[in-house]
Amino acid sequence: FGSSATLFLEASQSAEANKSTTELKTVSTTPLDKSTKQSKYKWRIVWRNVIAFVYLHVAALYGSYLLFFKANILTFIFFFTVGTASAVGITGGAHRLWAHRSYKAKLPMRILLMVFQTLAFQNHIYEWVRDHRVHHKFTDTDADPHNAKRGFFFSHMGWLLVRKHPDVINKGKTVDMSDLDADPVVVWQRRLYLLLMPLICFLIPTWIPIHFWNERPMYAWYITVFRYTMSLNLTWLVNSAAHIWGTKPYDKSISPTDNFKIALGAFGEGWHNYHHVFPWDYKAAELGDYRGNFTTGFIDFFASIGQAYDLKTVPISMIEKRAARTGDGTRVKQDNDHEH
Ligand code: ST9
Ligand code: ZN
Ligand code: ZN
Repeated sequence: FGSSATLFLEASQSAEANKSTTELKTVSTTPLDKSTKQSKYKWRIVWRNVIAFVYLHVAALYGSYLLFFKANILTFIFFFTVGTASAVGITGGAHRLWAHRSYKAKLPMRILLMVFQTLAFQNHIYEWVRDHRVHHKFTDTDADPHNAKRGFFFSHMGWLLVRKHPDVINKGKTVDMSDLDADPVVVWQRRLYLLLMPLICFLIPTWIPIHFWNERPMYAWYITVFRYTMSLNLTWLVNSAAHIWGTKPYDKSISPTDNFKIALGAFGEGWHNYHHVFPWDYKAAELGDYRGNFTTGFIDFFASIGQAYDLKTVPISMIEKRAARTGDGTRVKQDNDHEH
């Protein structure tokens, strides 16, 4: 009786916690049929987000025209500098440091990465990391926030336009987040996010070109929106394109792919088949080649000045064995591979 009472209590508590998402009305289908196994449920569109994303993309289009044909050259340089910083805040910060703990960083570097991550406005670090850890743990299932099985658009941006699938929230609760609760940089960013984000992502980057080189306020604003929207799309391509097109040198049974073009645009995060198989590697790729992996260069530089340490990698013999066992045969053999 005791345990069934506890079960009932747990069930009612979780029902309470998820009352908004139960409106999705999960309907289970024939469990034996794999193709129809995905639960069907009514999409609940979040119109606020739809309107915001439509505005962002239209304004970004205009911003790109202003950037290339009208703006001051300094605005142009500023655009790339701020864009690079925000990208590294996601790749080197939210992703490789906080989500995967693939290296450790001292306080000054963590503060810098937190500011860069705020510049990217992809939610605060805690939320970003929780969704990302859930993505790794439940890849290609309903519990994956941007489940690539639901198509390009859903995994690209559609997942931010509808309420989450109940599995994301329920199974997401099983992910350990205690390390982030223990990092004051993450805790404070989360607390102050609604103040920090508009200031760091939008207001300051719009104000600087106006104040320091007399850029027209309208130009400065639309170019800021272009910078933000472009970095969002480059990030989203890792969830969409790099889960659809490319090779699978390390595990052919999963959707993530290795894709050089995405790696170039996403600062080294396009070696996504490797990354899903060995998520603790700070390079997020087998090779430390900086051309397709700007973020690795960034972390190595900070390691050389003592700010980053305990950089984790994977022994080549382990990579080689795994590729031979589960890869699609496209892995490029290395000089120090073992002979077969
Ligand atoms: C954005 C994020 O763009 C992009 C992330 C991309 C990741 C890519 C990774 C690839 C690798 C790295 C590549 C880098 C490349 C860089 C290149 C750079 C050039 N687990 O969310 P709510 C619970 S953001 C556990 O409201 P709804 C939780 O209890 C763009 N629990 O769900 C929560 O309460 P609490 C800007 C979870 O109502 C409660 O549910 N931001 C989880 O379904 C409700 O949560 C936006 O546009 C979980 N995973 O709404 C905002 N999730 O408060 C968009 C939730 O306690 N977001 N819970 O946390 C929203 O408006 C809403 O989240 C929603 C869903 C409408 C999407
Ligand atoms: Zn990851
Ligand atoms: Zn992925």
